[in-house]
Amino acid sequence: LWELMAEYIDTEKSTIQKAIVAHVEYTLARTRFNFDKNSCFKAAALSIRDRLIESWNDTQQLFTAEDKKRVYYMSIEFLIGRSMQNALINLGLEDKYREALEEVGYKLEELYDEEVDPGLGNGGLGRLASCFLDSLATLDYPAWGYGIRYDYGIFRQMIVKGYQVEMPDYWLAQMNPWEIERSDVTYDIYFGGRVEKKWENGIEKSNWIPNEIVKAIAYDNPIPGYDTFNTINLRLWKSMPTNEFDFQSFNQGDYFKAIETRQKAEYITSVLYPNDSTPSGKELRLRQQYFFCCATIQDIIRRFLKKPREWEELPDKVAIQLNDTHPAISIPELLRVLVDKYGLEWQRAWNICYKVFSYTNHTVMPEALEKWSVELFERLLPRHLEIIYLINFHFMNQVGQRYANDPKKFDIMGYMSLIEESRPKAVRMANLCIVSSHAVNGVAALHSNLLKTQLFARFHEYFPKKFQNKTNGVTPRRWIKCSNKGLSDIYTKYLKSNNWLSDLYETKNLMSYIDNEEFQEEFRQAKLQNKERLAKWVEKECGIKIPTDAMFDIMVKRIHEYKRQNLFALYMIYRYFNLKAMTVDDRAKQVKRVFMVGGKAAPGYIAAKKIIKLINSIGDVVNNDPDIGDLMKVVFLPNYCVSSAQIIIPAADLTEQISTAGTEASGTSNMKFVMNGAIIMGTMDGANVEIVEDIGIQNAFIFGARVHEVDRLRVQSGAPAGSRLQRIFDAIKSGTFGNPKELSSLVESLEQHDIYLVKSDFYSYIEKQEEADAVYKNQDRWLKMSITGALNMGRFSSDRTIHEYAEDIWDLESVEIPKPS
Ligand code: 26M
Repeated sequence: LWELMAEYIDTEKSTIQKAIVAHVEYTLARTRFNFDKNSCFKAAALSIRDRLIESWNDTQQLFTAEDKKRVYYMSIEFLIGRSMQNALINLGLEDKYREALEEVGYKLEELYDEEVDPGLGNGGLGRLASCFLDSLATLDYPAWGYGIRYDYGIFRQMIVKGYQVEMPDYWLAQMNPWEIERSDVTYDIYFGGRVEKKWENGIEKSNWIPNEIVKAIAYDNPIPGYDTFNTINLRLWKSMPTNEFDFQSFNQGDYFKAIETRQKAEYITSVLYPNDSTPSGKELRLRQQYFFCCATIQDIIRRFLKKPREWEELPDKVAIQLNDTHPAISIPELLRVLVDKYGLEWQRAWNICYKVFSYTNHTVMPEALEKWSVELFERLLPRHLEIIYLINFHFMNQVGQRYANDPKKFDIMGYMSLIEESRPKAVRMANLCIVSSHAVNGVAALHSNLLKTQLFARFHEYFPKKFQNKTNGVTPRRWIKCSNKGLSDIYTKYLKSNNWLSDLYETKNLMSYIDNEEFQEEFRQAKLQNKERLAKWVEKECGIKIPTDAMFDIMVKRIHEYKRQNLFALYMIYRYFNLKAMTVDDRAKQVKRVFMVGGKAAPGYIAAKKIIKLINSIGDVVNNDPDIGDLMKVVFLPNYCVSSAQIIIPAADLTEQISTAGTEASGTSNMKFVMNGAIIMGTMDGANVEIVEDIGIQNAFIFGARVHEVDRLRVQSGAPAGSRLQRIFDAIKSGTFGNPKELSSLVESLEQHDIYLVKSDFYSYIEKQEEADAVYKNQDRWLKMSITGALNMGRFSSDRTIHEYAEDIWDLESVEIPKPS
């Protein structure tokens, strides 16, 4: 029987075709007469899933047999993006599938576009989690991802009359061909109620008596590695009602109340919170977090206990990485399970617990740090609040001893406490994570240093060895191979192998071709084709024709004041006014530019929404001005998401990475852009610093205040704008670009507070922009800068990042899955 299976799964074209047709007929229950493109996509996806299940099973069996330590990457977001092309590339089957499908009458590339783009994340943090899974699988690490299977992902953004309009993203409307529902993997999750105390053998025992139960059910998503049989698992939890509860309500005769309770349970995993700056503080969000943590910890413990073991072995078998503080309740949950359920003594449980956890911070913005009101915590998770107080009691004792003779002792304790003594009192989730983890890391060198010297300075003084840096990376499989065929073909041709996909440092060897005209020409052509692809997309999505011989100057990321899309907008206006003031002859000598901005604003973030409106208003004026023509276009790219990023990023000539120094923890689109041959227009912030370190600062356009200058400049940030900038402010305020009633507040906040130093960076910014024009006029020089950047990005593969996590934080060994013969 097993041999028959091997035949079913070989890589012959006819085997592929048979598998697809079988799925059309038996899974989708269709015939050749209603076999349309979408059913072809589904059948093909299901046939790929069959292969993934094979390798997934082998992988999991071997993980269990080898019994090596595993890492669990816990993230409340995974911005997965589409899976089909990525899976085919990682399996090495893209060409085979293309051929097989051609004969069935479908183009593979068209099927890719049939797939929904699962947007189970907001932005950088969620996408990083997905890049990490790709690298974990590729590097053969025993790893699992854990997250939430939201019914509604990040909203779909529409632009109506220049305004952002949010539409629900019900991505499951069509079947999801990749997931495997595990109706046998379910756990009960409790909420609310009270804690009962009783004494047993002189020890006080706590028993949580909850008053709500919901069920968590697992959905598994196979994640294939590149060029390996290793296939890891992303387990996403969905909430469901349990039957136990209905009896109570039913017995009380309240049928409708029983239904209501069930619906409330289902509601927990309904929707992703579309915020990525200021925590909402909403009860449902806390429910989501605990639901996800509780199910995950039960699952991990169950796996650990499959063999008889000592609890002290837990840190030798389990590492849990917390992607920001969103999964932090796992910490008191693990302690609760160890102490209340398995009867471990507190100190013993604690010694095990902190060795298991490690925590990644993604922001230095104080307002973005999560806090939960003590009152809410107590109502929803009374036992967890007790445990947090207990952790804090022991910690405060130690801090008190350490600073016993310090006159600032109580200030220090107040600062480090897990509880903020505010009104209302609040639990500080970052403090909980730092105290309870054996490692804390930032996501770029600059950011990690700020954690040590500013945000968590007291903690760094107290736990100097805990703090580390792990500079982010992105997967070259999705961000070069899937999205940039032209560049990938060049790499494979000149390196005479595909090895660069597993070792991105290899591309550096192509620097010997930098003056080779044939190589240069191929590189230029690849970029041009990517620009043509994007131009088509823009025409279809926005109805705007853009010239492909213009410089494509692109900024795509969540809309935030600290990222300074407004600075970019001010430059567009500046450039437009300059062009207008020129003679026709002078205009003809200027570099043509297409400015493109994409990104979602959190629905409640008013200023961010106004920035979107401003950019659209600038586009309305500029794009319709007959004096300007093709010299300048301004386009807002709607609904920026992973699949549109794969079209947008490879087409950029210039990429805007212009956050105020010290505000962007790392950035990851900067890496994707440079890998694809764009040149950075940017500040010395986040990973930009390390990128220019590797590619050479002369190969980027770097401007603006450095991080050590920022504090001083903020003091003077009320200063006047300077005449050229003031003229732009006045134009916005007088209604040249959109309704001043709506948009002048954007200008006023710059005139008055300007906390992100837009005014003070403006002139150095326009100077660099002029330099970019000058270089662009020398296409030869531009191309060499672009190539040099692309070829020197080896360090920014997430493979490098994951290798460092495995070595320095997780103490993880790889397990190679033998390929079936
Ligand atoms: C918090 C509470 C309630 C609802 C949502 C949130 C929340 C969700 C996402 C808060 C922050 C979130 O993400 C922050 C984020 O994406 N940070 C980015 O992380 C990237 C990966 O490390 C970095 O490259 C970016 O610089 C950083 O901004």
